[in-house]
Amino acid sequence: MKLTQVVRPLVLGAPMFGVLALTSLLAAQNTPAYPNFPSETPTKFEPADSTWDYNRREVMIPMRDGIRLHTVILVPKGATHAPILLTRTPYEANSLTNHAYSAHLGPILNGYDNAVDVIVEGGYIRVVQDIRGKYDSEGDYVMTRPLHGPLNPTPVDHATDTYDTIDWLVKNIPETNGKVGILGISYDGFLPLMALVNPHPALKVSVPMNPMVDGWMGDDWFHNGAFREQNMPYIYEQESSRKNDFKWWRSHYDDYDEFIQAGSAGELGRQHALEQTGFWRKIVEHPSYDSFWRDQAMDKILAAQPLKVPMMLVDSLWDQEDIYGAPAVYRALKPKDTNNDKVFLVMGPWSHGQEIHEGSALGAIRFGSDTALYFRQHILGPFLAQYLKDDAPKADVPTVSAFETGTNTWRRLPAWPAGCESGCKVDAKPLYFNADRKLSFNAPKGGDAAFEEYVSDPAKPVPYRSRPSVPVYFPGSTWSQWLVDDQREPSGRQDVMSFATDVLREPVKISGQPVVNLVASTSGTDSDWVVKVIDVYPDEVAEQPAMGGYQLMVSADIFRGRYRESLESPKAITPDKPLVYKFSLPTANHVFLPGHRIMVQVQSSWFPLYDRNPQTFVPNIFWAKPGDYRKATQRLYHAAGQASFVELPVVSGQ
Ligand code: PG9
Repeated sequence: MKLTQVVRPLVLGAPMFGVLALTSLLAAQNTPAYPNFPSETPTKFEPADSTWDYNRREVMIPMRDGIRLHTVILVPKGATHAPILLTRTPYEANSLTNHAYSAHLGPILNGYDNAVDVIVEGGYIRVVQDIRGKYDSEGDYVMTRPLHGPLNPTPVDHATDTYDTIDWLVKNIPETNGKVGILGISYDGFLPLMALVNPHPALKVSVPMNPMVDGWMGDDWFHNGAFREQNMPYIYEQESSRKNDFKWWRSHYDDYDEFIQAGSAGELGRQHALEQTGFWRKIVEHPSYDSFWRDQAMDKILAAQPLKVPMMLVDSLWDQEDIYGAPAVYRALKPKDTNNDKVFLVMGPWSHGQEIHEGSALGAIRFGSDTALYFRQHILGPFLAQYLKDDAPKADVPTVSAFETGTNTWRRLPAWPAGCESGCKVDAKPLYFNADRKLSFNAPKGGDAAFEEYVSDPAKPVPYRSRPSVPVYFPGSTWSQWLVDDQREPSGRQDVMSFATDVLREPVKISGQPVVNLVASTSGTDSDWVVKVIDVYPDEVAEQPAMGGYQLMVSADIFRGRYRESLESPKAITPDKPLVYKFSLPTANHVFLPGHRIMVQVQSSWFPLYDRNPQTFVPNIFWAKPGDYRKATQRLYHAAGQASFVELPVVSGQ
């Protein structure tokens, strides 16, 4: 019986519903409803590209273990002997190379992670690859996959994948001169560091910009042991599926409420079933600086490798995500660069990745010129050309190019920290807390009040920026500006202690990392200490009135007190005992101008960017219970013999 014979009586109006359903299904599957009416959509559409200024090729490049990585290759038409600029990414090669529907390379590249002007004007072949396990690549995903070894039992890692990719590219792109550079920002900046481990001989230069280097010390996951809770949605979306299909859900508009209702970060993760993802399980199991973190820190890994490939580390002075990484790699590698020709550093007045966008201001802070354009035109462009183009001259790029904030000047420096081109020095000078909430280069005297105190209440943590605190990459979020937010608001809180100098009569220039030496006690058994070095503008600023009295953070960080004696083995704090907390703040290159004041603010929470310290010692703060969160009285000492201070890297002799 043919299917059509079964259908006919039903059409005539004597339906038996079970038969109807079955027969229509079979008909739909086996017989075209309209046999002579084919689909208008081709099986595979091939866009016409004869008028485009580039060729787009999409290939699957095989790695040594047989896994294939999806790679987009954009070749400027007419290119011959062109160098290759490679970016490897977990953020989708297709979307990074499809920013516009355009016949021109510039518009399609215009977005995150492309220094478009440098790439297009330089005539480079642009290659963007999905890393293993993400988007259209095959294989397993592991967050910032560690090198083969104790943390990665497989024979493949980002070093081998980069090697295999470069090997394929130089053998399969006829238009290339065989020279490859790798560059990228953040996660895509961590990957150019990985490329330096057993590098392919065709890799001629690496530019890690705002790289993620050490996830515990001061980049994306923790800062000195305090967990960056607002990054949980990132882990959720990045790890829950290959193509980031699952979106973090919320129940409050304000993350302050969202995170406080959950209690601990562990509980918030549990509410989202985040333990299904491997990286979350690892984070929760490794809250301290143990070998899991130490052995994947890129500064430590690269310090043990020979220096073969020239690199330019790019650091943003107000990097809200990876402020630790680039200077840490410079510190670790520069001593090995005995010919002074492999390790270069750039520091700009930028947020995370701003160097590829507009750079004349960050939030309310103006820099007097487009500093990002300057970087691309005068530093990045010539540097890449020198190593990648067959006939390019040596670039006139100093070892360190550092923008000096305050005076708004680029400095060409022989080293970091150096202070100036020649003839000056940088000395660590203690800036002491004094009675009456004064700051001074003079130590406190005997007989003055011994301390200031405040109460830190985990039920009302200090917001890290004005509420509502929207998720970091929420539409309209100004997350990238938060490190330059005016600190006036917190300075008025009872649980934020501010110390300030008199109005400066001379400029004070700092280059390097301030070091905190807090002598402090808590009535609890654990505590966080947030220390912020601030430039207080004059009461009135004629050329920009809204800057009158502005409190600009130039260097600030958090330290989790339980790690006072050891970063690996946390210990309860003895209540009410003045103890020393010593830690470094992020790199600054700033001049406090005459008429300004220097301020230091201390507080015990920075919420909800960082999870709350319960202020009661518990084995693992991810699993602190509601009853563990208790108020504590915090004292900051400024007595002779118990002096709190911040050591500033002060430049003299200019
Ligand atoms: N800061 C982001 C990140 C880097 C590495 C790991 C996780 C997140 C980024 O912008 O890529």
